Amino acid sequence: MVGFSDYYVDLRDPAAHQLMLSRLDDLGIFTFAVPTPKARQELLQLASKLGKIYPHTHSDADGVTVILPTEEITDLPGLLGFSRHTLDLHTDCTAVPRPPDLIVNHCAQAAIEGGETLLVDMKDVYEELLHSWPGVAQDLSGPGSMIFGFGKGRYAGSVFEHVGNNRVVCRFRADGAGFSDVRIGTSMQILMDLLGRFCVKLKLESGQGYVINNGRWLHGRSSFVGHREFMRILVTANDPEVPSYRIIRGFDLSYRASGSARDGVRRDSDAINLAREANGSRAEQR
Ligand SMILES: O=C(O)CCC(=O)C(=O)O
Ligand SMILES: [Fe+2]
Repeated sequence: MVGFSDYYVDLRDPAAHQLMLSRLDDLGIFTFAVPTPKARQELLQLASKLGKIYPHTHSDADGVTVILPTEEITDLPGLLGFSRHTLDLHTDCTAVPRPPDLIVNHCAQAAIEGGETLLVDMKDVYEELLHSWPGVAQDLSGPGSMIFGFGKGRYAGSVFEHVGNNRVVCRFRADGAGFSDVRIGTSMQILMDLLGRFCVKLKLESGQGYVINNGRWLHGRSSFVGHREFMRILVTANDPEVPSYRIIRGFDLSYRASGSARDGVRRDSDAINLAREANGSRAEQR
């Protein structure tokens, strides 16, 4: 099982910036540590090196959202983060057409019990689907097969979106702000099972953090007791006008062009052809 140290980048390393970018390109994630007292400034610096800070309804003016449990009842989908409840695996900002590319999440104070970070690399999930459930991969890529958001802002999209150049961007939440078309119910169930199988748990200590590609990794956290404090900064990291902000959206499937992905698709179309043939021969019999 991979852990914090597998993805770690030492921010004091002279080559840290290069390392962060290559980790994000290859893995879509890196972990880091910043001591809590000066963390806010350092996180803002880190985020600014990667892209443009993306303001959020819940963030302060500098773009930092402080995530701690409030005493109010916050079981609304968008507010569950500010409670002690489990926060199921999700993409941030699913209801906008173009969610931020990166999430910087820093554990300012770890919970005494619980509050583990949950992560899933959707590239692995997608590859597993292509290999074993190609029809499910197709269902989950159907434009408009999911509606994200509640209240005013809504976005009709899909769990996997093919954005050209062999890249796929994921977008997911399965709470009261993510609704799937009933026709893909079985495929959603298979996806949920895979999310359980591919989920990585990290127990971040105070001062530790992670950066993920929001179009590749889902994140969440387990429930906790007592106090726990996180800081989050969202980042737009793909801007043709700023060449240094060059994180490419989502994940790459190009290396599969001659591999099992094709096999998977072939198997799927074979299945469709077989079904057609069966229907045809039945029609002939009538
Ligand atoms: O509390 C955490 O670890 C993550 C919170 C989060 O993902 C959110 O509020 O969107
Ligand atoms: Fe989140």
